[in-house]
Amino acid sequence: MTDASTSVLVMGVLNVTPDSFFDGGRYLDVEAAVARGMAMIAEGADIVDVGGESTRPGADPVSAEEEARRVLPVIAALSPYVRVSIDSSKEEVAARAVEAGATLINDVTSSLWALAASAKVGWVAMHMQGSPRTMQRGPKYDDVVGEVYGYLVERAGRAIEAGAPEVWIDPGIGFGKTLEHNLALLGALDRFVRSGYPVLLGVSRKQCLGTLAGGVGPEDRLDASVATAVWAAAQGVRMVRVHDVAQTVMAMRLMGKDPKGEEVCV
Ligand code: HH2
Repeated sequence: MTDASTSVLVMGVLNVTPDSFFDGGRYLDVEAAVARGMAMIAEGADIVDVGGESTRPGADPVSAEEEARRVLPVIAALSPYVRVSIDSSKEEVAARAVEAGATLINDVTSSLWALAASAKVGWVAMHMQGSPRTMQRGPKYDDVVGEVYGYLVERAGRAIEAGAPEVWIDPGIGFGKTLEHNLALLGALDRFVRSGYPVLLGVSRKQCLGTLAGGVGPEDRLDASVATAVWAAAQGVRMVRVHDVAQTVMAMRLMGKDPKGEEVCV
């Protein structure tokens, strides 16, 4: 089996929203969402990340009640079969998601460490400059890598101090960052890895890949997404958050990094 200390988990993205930038509107119905989740399990997902509010640039916020209504039945249906994370930064939604079976809080605002500590579940600290509504209006850093790194290590430290049992860090590609900022962070993944915290990367089908590929839309960003997951895995990232589970699992398996697979090429 693959060495567990170097394997890479594949987190499948499941957005139960009308407006997510890639899968918005496809899984709004509980049945469709659960079917997609089960398909991702069959494709080899290690974790399914369920979200009920888009965080794409310019997205409108959703009430906690509506967000919970979207995600809770999907989490309850999938959690007996796979590890489920809740992609939310609302304490009420995250707490109810944990009751429904989620064991990882994926928090793009890095604010819910106390809940993760008290509920004894995992927590992802992600970096974002500003809020989704305004974050792409002229983001600025003096030293993007240093600032994002410092922020994440500080947040992760608070979570550990509070008693969180499992803490991930994520540089937050596309969250208040220009193409240059994103490229600088992707080029410095090894620095985040050396922090000692396991690193999660979410770059799947994002705008920066479309720009690099000559201005193509989300539908045409699969190759670049898988290529970037391979780069991240080679740098020591321990989890990739992706829309395309089957292709990413295959890539990790070829690298000898699928925790469920035999080494194939290395
Ligand atoms: N990206 C998105 C959402 N959640 N969580 C983490 N930890 N890291 C990410 O990079 C990340 C995330 C945005 O992608 P998606 O969920 O596909 O789109 P939307 O926000 O439009 O629902």
